[in-house]
Amino acid sequence: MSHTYDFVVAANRLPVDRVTGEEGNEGWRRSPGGLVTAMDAVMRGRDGAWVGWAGDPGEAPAPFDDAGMQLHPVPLSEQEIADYYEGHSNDTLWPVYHDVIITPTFKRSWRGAYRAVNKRFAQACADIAAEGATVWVHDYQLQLVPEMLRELRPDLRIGWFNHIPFPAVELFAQLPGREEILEGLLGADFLGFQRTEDAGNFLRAVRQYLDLDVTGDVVDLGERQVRAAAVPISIDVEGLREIVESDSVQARAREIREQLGNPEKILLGVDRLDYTKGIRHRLKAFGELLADERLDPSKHKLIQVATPSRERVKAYMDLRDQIELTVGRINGDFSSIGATALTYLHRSFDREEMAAMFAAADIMLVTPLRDGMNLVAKEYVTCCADDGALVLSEFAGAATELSDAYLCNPHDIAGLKQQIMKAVDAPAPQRRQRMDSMRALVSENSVQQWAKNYLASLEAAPKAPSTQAAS
Ligand code: GDG
Repeated sequence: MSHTYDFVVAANRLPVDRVTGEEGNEGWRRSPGGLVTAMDAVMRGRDGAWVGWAGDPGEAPAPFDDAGMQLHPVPLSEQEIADYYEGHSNDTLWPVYHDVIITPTFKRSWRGAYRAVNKRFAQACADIAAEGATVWVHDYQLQLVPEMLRELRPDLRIGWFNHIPFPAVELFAQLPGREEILEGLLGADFLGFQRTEDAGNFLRAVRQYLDLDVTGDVVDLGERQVRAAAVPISIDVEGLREIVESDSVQARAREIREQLGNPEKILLGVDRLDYTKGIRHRLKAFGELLADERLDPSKHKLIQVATPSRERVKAYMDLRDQIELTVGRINGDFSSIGATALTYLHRSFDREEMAAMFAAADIMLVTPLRDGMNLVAKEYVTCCADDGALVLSEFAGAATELSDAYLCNPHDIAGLKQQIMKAVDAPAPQRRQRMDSMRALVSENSVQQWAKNYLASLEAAPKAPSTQAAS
């Protein structure tokens, strides 16, 4: 029998990207990110493996070891990438779970592909999990896996974590196959969400559509129970601090300020180019503040990083056009020769450059219309100067913890402008005090701590009868 593992992570993507070296030799590069760092810490000292898609269509590479992490690729065909990933995951579930900011597309063929791919992931986990192992399933792409996996392997301890919001029942109601999703999730022992409100939305949907008994945060299925609660995710605080405190990153932060012409204030936005992130609303507010002459283009500079994302999905192509039109208008109206009001960067940067931007920025604008957590807010708090200021949307999960930010409702452009100006004009001691308390909060809740908290909740969740009988 092939090797089995005590701890298995299942996520849509493996934490690596395929790279081709200068001599044409192929290899893998670890993709940066908090989740990978957290799982790395959890897997160290445990017999662990990660199940996920390797990023290319067609046949999957054989399982391989990447810096001590066992990776088990799951294949996806071109058609499945279009239907399961770009279709059902990103053009149906994503908009429904983000307050229907854009109209979701519902296609029956996409649902079929979603089901088939979830089945493949469940089978891949079942094949490599040791007797009584823990399997941690991630995110909205794999909501049917818990039930499918339990059917194959009732001995396993199964957890699922939702990185994005869980919608209010009135919006979840639109989803064809809503019962199937709820039943899929209830295959887990413990369901983790970013906020208590998200867990509450899930529990209300269960009560309404499956007519099951819910007591507190526990769903009673008769033969077993499922708990749903908040375990808010965080960042690798120590790792990021190490990067930002390095001489080279601090020097680069000073250089960025100089390159912008030593402005009074640098404002910064960093987002995947996604309609949930409120980039258009933010640019509108910035443009109006320049037009109102409350901000001065020679003294106040905005850098907006918009990392390319889901570029084959129509809504993302349209959004890019709208944003770039707005950027062009703002710069056309307010820039002068050699001095651009708004620096727009549509590409990705390495972690050092990102940290330098966070360190250089006086005011960070995080204004999503809906966001599960938003890690950028926590990264800024970790990297910025002691008197940095964070303008944060109430609709980001991060607002629950970072309540000392300048909170805003991004739909209310007048209110958003007011909060931006409040951050710009705030006396340094006020900014320092707010940043101090937010920084303390983030540093006490690293992503490593999050993983520990999650796994403790999964471990403590009521045991399935088969496990109870064995103990
Ligand atoms: C989902 C949920 C939840 C961005 N551009 C570059 C870059 N980034 C990094 C950021 C940050 C991450 O990507 C983005 O995380 P967010 O949390 O902001 O947003 P999503 O991608 O939508 O993530 C979200 C998260 O899952 C975790 O549960 O918080 O709510 O939607 O770390 O810094 N990193 C680098 N170059 C870039 O150009 N190196």
